[in-house]
Amino acid sequence: MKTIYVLNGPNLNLLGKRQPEIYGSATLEDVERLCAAACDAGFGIRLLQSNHEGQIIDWIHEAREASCGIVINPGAFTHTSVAILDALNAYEPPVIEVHISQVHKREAFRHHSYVSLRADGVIAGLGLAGYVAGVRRICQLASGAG
Ligand code: CA2
Repeated sequence: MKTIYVLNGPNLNLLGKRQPEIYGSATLEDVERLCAAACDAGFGIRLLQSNHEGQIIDWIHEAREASCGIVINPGAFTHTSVAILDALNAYEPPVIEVHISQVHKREAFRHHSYVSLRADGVIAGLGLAGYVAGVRRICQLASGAG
């Protein structure tokens, strides 16, 4: 079984519990279910969420040996974290960056992403469908399709 890491940054544990006008009413458990269902045969997901930058970096290191790709919504660390970028730069398989909201329609500080300097694909504004598209793309790339 090939494993896709689906990593989520700070405050995403609140998904479905606060600010539904921006992030919708579905929860992280719904994300997990949708991502698992989106996998091709022979693939599975490991969905993780942390409010701590170092924990996310440790999971990216773990993923180097344990995964065929990463789908990551780094939350606010997207816009601040050179350390997460460095960890992803030391990770070889494909990386897809996902944002639930359309960050480019929001405040200027959300328009820049350190993670985009490494990501093989970037999805914003599709809601939870962005995670599904990310998982589909990793399955495709990990199966050798371009
Ligand atoms: O649109 C996204 O997915 C973001 O990565 C979400 C981050 C934000 O800082 C980025 O600019 C864009 C914030 C995640 C907070 O998630 C919440 C979910 C529900 C309620 C409150 C926060």
